[in-house]
Amino acid sequence: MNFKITLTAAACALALAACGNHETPTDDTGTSTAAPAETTTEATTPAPATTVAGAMESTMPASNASTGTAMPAATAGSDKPAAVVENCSTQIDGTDAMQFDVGSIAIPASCSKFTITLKHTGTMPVAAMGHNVVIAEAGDMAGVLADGIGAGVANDYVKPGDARIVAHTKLVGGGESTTVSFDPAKLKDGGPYEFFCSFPGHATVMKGSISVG
Ligand SMILES: [Cu+2]
Repeated sequence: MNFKITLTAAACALALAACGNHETPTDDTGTSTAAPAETTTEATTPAPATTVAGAMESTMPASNASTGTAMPAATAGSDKPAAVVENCSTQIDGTDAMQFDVGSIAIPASCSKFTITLKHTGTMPVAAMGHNVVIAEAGDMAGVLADGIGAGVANDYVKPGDARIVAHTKLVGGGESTTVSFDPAKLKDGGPYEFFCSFPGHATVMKGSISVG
């Protein structure tokens, strides 16, 4: 009897001690290691993720807004004002935003010579945002442009001796101006005629109509 009680008591004491010893360390280590692990992962990973997303969100609407405002102006070449003509001459401004400031040029029938001054009002270099004014029949535009690209920047993106071209200025960069004069009688046959920039890609927006009368 006595032997049995002491055995069970010892077993219980061992079991309790064993349970007690095992429970306390695991609880302590479990909570102590889990708590810092959770706070560090939550503090480090989600925080940069939200700031990166926030930064992207703040830049995305800005770029969308800028292209959104640029596109209507770019496609609205015909909505631009007519060039102001005085003394058989006019000035066209070209910008760093790949735009001409006028959408049409009307040459008075009385002019025996007409002069166009192209002013690049931007600051970008000619290699990046060069502009010129090329005049040709609308139907010849695509061919003139394709040959102009082949001629390269050294030829102002104009094929030398291109008979389809009525007149053209040289290619200018930011802050530069250039002038070309021509006989308006050249515009009286055929047509309609267009003025455009032959820098690769620019003529899709940098173009307008030019006519006599
Ligand atoms: Cu241009």
